[in-house]
Amino acid sequence: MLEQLEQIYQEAQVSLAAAASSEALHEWESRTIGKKGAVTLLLRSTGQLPKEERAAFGKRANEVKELLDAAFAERETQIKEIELIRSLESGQVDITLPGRAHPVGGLHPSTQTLRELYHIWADMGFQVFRSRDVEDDDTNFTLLNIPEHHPARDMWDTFYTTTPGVILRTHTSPGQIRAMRELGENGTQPIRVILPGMCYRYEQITSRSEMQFHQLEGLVIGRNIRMSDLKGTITAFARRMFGAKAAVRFRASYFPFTEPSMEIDVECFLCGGQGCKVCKYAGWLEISGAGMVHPTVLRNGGYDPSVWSGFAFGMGPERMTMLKHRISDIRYFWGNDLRFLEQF
Ligand code: FA5
Repeated sequence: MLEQLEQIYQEAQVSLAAAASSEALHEWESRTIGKKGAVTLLLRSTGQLPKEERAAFGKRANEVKELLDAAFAERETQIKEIELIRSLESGQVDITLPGRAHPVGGLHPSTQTLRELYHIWADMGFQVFRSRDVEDDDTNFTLLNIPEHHPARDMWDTFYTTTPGVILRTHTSPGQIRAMRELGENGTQPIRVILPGMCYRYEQITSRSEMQFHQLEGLVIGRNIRMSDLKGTITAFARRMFGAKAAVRFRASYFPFTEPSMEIDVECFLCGGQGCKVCKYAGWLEISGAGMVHPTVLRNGGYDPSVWSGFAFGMGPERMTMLKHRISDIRYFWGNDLRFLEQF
């Protein structure tokens, strides 16, 4: 049997070198090292040999099998190359055809705006403070100077959970309390942070209002922080975001957690204040709510309002993106329609 094995080995080497196509190669494989190939069958019949010959034969047969396996793999690579060259030469593959583009994902337009905002605020020394999406009623309202049954609660229609007192935050302002308590070291340290995140409101969805949207809150606490600091900071921001000549206007408004409170408009950068469809012919576009932090809120955050003061603002990244790209309907943002998303 050993002789037979050596003979098969010799012949297999010669016929492998002669195999010149994939078909011939696979025919060789099944004839030699395949399940019913000559080498495999010989290996299986080792048991028929006298006991003392089995070990030597088995060793050699395994060696031959390994050598032929390796030779087969090498020949297969050679033949694949030869066949590719042949098919290129015969013109079956047009190598001048452009390659197939692989689709690549992109950043969501809201993410792009948020990153632009982070960049601008970081340049002005603001750090990101991450607050929570699931809030308690106290932090979302009461500690922000909106006691239970206060009519101002109607400004924010709320999603309640089945756990009493646990809600989805309706705005990023509760993060003000958390930032003051976590970073303020019992009202002894100044703060300069932005608080980006998702907000949820049990609201009628319209082309301008979603029930889930981002806000970017800003909070500055220090000694001698004044309204002029708020105005200067927001104006510097608007010029970075909307162009060096952007004019900014501060309109008196009301929020329970700021006093005085205001809404901030930029001159419509599409029509230069002349009036157009986007600004509804007002010449101005609203970008943010803002104000000086209310003394009660400062106290709830651990600060003494006779020593410390601060300002806060809350802007809507989706509304800004809509203005920038003239998007007519906020529902496109979460519709997951690639025809929309691929435009950014
Ligand atoms: C507030 O939520 C205040 N917390 C903002 C604030 C912070 C004022 C700090 C003073 C100091 P308002 O409800 O106006 O305010 O929302 C702020 C911004 O969030 C809006 O200007 C708008 O851009 C965005 N926004 C509000 N509701 C929606 C909505 N349903 N869909 C999309 N964006 C919204």
